[in-house]
Amino acid sequence: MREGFVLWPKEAADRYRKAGYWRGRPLGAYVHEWAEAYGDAVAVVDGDIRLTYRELAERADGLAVRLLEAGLAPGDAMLVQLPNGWEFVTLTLACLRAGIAPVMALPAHRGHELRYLAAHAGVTAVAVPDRIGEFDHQALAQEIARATPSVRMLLVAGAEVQEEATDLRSLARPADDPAAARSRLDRLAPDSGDVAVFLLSGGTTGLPKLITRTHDDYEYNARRSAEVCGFGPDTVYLVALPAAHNFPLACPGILGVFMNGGRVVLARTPDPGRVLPLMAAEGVTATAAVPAVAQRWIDAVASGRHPAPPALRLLQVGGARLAPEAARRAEPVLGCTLQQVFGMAEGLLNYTSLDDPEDVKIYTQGRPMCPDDEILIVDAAGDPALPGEMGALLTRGPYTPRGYYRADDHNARSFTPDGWYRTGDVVRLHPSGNLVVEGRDKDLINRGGEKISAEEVENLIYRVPGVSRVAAVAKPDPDLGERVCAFVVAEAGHELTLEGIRQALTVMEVARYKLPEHLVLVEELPLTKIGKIDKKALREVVQ
Ligand code: OOB
Repeated sequence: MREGFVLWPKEAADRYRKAGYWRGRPLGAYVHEWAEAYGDAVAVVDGDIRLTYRELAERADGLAVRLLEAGLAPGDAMLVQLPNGWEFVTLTLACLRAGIAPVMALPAHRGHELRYLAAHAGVTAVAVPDRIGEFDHQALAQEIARATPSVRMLLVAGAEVQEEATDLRSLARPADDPAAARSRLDRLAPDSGDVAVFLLSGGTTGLPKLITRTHDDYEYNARRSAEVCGFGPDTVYLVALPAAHNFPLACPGILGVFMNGGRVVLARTPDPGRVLPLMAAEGVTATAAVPAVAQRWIDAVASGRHPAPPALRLLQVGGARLAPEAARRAEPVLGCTLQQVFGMAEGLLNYTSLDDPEDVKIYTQGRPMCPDDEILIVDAAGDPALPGEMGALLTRGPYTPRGYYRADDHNARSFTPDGWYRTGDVVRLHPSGNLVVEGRDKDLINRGGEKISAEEVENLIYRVPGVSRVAAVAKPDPDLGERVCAFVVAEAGHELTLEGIRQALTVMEVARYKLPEHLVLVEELPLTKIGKIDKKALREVVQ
């Protein structure tokens, strides 16, 4: 077992196994089960490329075996930063087969994030595209591979694979002897209690935390989600959000589709001009969006620029607060059922049900999907809030891990001694029994579903010459919900500008979505009675 990986206590694990949530089989074992059940059905559509379940399983095995032959080993971790495409899907399944845990980085991440993730997870391999648009991912990955002693392999997907790198596409073909590959991988199968994937936390600290999701818990995560969402062999699911995010990956997402013999359609961007015609052409029946994306789709259809996607039955919206006005328009405009999803990479998933009354679908963010999800809503003193009152949400359950990876100090703050995860969300129980997300008590900025740690941005801005004091807060925004606003006290004699700070952070290779979009220069920062920066007062300034 990996060190730094926090297990569930034995009592809880036994209970989850007994209740049937944990099935004791690694996720990779299911890949062939799906292939046997749905063999010739199309599993993946990526542009002109269509892979059947059988082809996908054979490619995943071929890739898994070649990774092992190249020197990777079960128990390794791999930094995966790929756009939505068949390579991402195949590599993820190959990793699951080989017991290599992918670290699910987002395409938007840059050197600042990737270097840290590679070192923290001790990855032995890095997988990137050659480039996306102007950005040369291969060059950056090569630098990271050189600077990270544990890295032994660089995989590149694209037409321009350089000499030092390995061509991911050419490795992702069936093995010469598929049956032999399969039995070899079956023999090496990882323990179902081991880490299947590392997800990234939204993060409230200086650096993102890694979330260990086991084969047992992640399989349940996707299986139960698919049940709640009514996925079946007729489901055609569009991946429009970054596939490495928990929501499109397993809520029910890609894994939930595969478990039921449906079809995954991959889109590179969520732009309505691309996605709406694709939905029509492929007969997409279900998809997941963050509110900012859903809003754009609704606007594009309502304005008559695009017809409503003809086969769409289910639109899942989550990741950030969905305004009731937008929620109200979703069903009539798009002609489908709206489902609100309040989820987190740390585990707990809440879904509105497909047949909830309209006002419940519009005003609530759903209820925990598992009967054994434990929910606690507490007041400022840590005591249970009165029914219907707002409070901080704590949770435990069969798919909510008990700690972040290699993060003892942080775990002591984020988890109670008896294992409750402090979500940082402020919620209230609706009379329907569903939760309503009212706000949060964690210090992050939710930019259209992309979570940005205020502390991380502040630490970066502190490194900009001329900055004396800084505080980052969320500024409300009509399109994205929130954007990063930096309050800065400049050192005497320094002229600071928003553009200058953004440039400095770009030079530090910070993901673009984290760059401040507003700057307020102040003489001093307001302090609370105990001498901490008064962020509440700052937020009021930018309301
Ligand atoms: C999803 O996961 P993460 O890990 O990117 O972010 C989790 C946080 C939650 O703690 C909450 O603060 C916020 O995102 N959030 C919502 C929300 N859904 C998530 N806030 C208000 N309303 C909602 N519906 O964002 C995620 C993971 C799986 C499925 C869906 C979303």
